[in-house]
Amino acid sequence: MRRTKWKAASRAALALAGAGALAAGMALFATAPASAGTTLGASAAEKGRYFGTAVAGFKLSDSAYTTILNREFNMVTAENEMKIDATEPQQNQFSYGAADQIVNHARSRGMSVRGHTLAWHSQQPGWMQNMSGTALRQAMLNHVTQVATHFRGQVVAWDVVNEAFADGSSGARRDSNLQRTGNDWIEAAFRAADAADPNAKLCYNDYNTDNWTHAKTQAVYNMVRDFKSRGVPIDCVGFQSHFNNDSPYVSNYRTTLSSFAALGVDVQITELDIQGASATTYRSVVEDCLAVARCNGITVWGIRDSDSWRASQTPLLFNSNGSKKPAYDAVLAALNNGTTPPTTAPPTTVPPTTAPPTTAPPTTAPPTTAPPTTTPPGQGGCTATVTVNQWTGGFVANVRVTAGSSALNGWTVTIGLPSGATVTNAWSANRSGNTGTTNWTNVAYNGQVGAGQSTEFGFQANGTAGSLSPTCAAG
Ligand code: G2I
Repeated sequence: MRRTKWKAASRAALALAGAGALAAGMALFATAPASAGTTLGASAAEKGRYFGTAVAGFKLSDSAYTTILNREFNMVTAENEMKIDATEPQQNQFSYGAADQIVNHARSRGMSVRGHTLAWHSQQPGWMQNMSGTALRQAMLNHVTQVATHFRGQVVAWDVVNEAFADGSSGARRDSNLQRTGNDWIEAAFRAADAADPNAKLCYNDYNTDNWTHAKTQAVYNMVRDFKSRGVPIDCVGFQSHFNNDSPYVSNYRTTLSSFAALGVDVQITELDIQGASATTYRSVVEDCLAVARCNGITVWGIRDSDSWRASQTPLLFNSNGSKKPAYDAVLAALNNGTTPPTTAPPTTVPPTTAPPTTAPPTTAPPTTAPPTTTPPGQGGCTATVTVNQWTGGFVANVRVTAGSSALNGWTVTIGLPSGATVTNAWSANRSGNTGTTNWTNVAYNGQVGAGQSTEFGFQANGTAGSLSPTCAAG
């Protein structure tokens, strides 16, 4: 049952960001320059992937923070707000305010959400820390059920179980109160999550599992293989990838990702940060993900260095003042060149490396009240504007879709291309037609746009754009 639904969800939700368009455009794309994306999210989407970040809810009032968040990322993980201590501070009293704020911020701007995390030995509320045995097992399963139910339909993937294996050479499970309820606690958590949210991707997530030769990596691998062989509903494995001098990036990382993927699960890089933020290492991580078809996307664990849990290691893509670091440029370049390097000369004018200045997304938090229900979704219409970057023989078009006076639940943009213009590549939208009249519809993650809010997609084409006049229709 789950498998069928999940396959649909995987295509619609987490295959993400124009994967269909990517597949459709792949043959043509191989002969075209690949320099289209100008933000991490758009460039990852062009490769059928996402680029996300951890978000701390209390920072959503910091406009410097939200400016970068809204511009660059298309996936969000709550850094702490969905953890057990945050969502069930007293037993059976659930608290979702902080998490809901993050989810609303993300989804109203067309970003998707990863849920983190349902069952974990750490950040347990006091009442849970003091429990054991059957009572703890039942409390854990109730927590998984309640929280996964609350966010059903709003998160595309859950870290169902986090960090359940021991460090070092033992390959054993980590000792914890949850582990002491019985070795089957992990699969029990997955089954409960599956029952509560059959469409979310269900992931096991851990750190120090990046090096293929490490005992911990092999132990998790063996668990996933066992789960797959017995039909335990696991869909994905998250590699936190907190790289530092004690736990460095190693070149067999790609082998790790591909080996897990070969078990029949998706793999995701879920908490990436790199001590010192070596541009070369960041580039390697992105290239490794792009080289593995089932690597869905990458999440960095914070935006600016000052946002990092390891701020003194300056491990992220933006300086504390919000400016892009060399690692940012390396990641963007890796996403843009990806697995399909250009075989023809690149355009003489490269696309801007910053977002188009015309209509910056709003930096204020979304309204805390629901949009009025008197105007049904879509009835306020939508508009589309286009920014063209033309070079001799080709162009990139970035199209901004803006909802009218009510939220959009899906959109279609129609663009008439002049004779001689042929689309070779597209991202963040599904396409029909690549010459003449072309129609573009939302992908799963950017169909819901709040009233007055915007989302973007883009395409690359041979020929001359002339003046394009896109039209937009809701639904
Ligand atoms: O430790 C890094 C990450 C390892 N993998 C799982 C992640 O969930 C984990 O994230 C970190 C957060 O980045 C920190 O922000 O998890 C820490 C707790 O295990 C978080 O730290 C906590 C502090 O311990 C609390 O004192 C503080 O109240 O952050 C809380 C909110 O700022």
